[in-house]
Amino acid sequence: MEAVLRLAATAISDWLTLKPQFLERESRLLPLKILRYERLLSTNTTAYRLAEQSAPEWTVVVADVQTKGRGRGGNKWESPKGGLWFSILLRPNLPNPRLHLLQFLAATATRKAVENETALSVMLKWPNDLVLGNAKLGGILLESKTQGEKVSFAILGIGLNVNQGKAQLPPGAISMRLVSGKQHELRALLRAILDQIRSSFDELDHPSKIMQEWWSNCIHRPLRVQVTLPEDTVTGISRAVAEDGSLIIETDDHRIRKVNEGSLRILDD
Ligand code: BT5
Repeated sequence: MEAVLRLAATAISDWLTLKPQFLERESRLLPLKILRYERLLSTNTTAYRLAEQSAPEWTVVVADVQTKGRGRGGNKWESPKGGLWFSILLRPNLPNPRLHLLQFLAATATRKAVENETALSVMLKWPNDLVLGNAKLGGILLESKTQGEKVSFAILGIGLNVNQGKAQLPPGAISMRLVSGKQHELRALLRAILDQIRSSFDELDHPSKIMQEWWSNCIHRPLRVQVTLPEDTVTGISRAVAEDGSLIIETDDHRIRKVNEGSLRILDD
């Protein structure tokens, strides 16, 4: 616990003063503890360390800048000032095979919160992207520590491009400001997203609801896509997401393929 306190003490502030009605509505969950840092390697890495040192569930780590922001499978995540980069420490009562539900729940909650706050219409792309127009607005990185089927903790990392200009974005990316023409308040966005995630948390008991809601806002529903897997490429119409989080594709020779990892590209033809 001492180590947790030491690490927490390096945060520059407890960022959010939550409105009273927000706190009243969520009495069943542990309170949020939000730690904001100016600069971290990765909020997921810091949240993971805090989790290993017994920090409580719903500890949230936010950084203005990440110098080693991470995507899936060792991908780099560009995280300059102007974006919202944060990770939530969770200790969900979920078996390992259901852990992916957190990622889909978080994507829907983030989409709704961004829409409510900014009136921008955000869509979802399998497996972990938030898109605006045809470009990548953000992504989710779910990491965990498990013992057999049991999840000790999960780190839900969310990255959103908010106020960056074109020069601060990698190819294929977009920020909220580039579309809205406005500067958005990071703190208000974070608060709205956390509020949505917490208020939809009970849905973890209803996997089909989570997956259906995700699918109804999926940008490639049902479009021709190509999914690149480590040793294979699958091309066809994306037809559905299964309860286990995999994407169901009807291939060009009318076979049904289920893919549970990979990078998806929407085909124009
Ligand atoms: C993701 O990975 O989309 C998950 C990104 C999660 C980032 C958050 S930020 C807070 C927390 N702390 C972390 O260290 N990570 C999480 P993936 O699907 O693998 O996509 C990565 C790819 O997106 C890269 O290979 C680039 O092509 C592209 N990319 C990199 N930075 C980007 C950005 N800022 N905006 C849009 N695309 C980006």
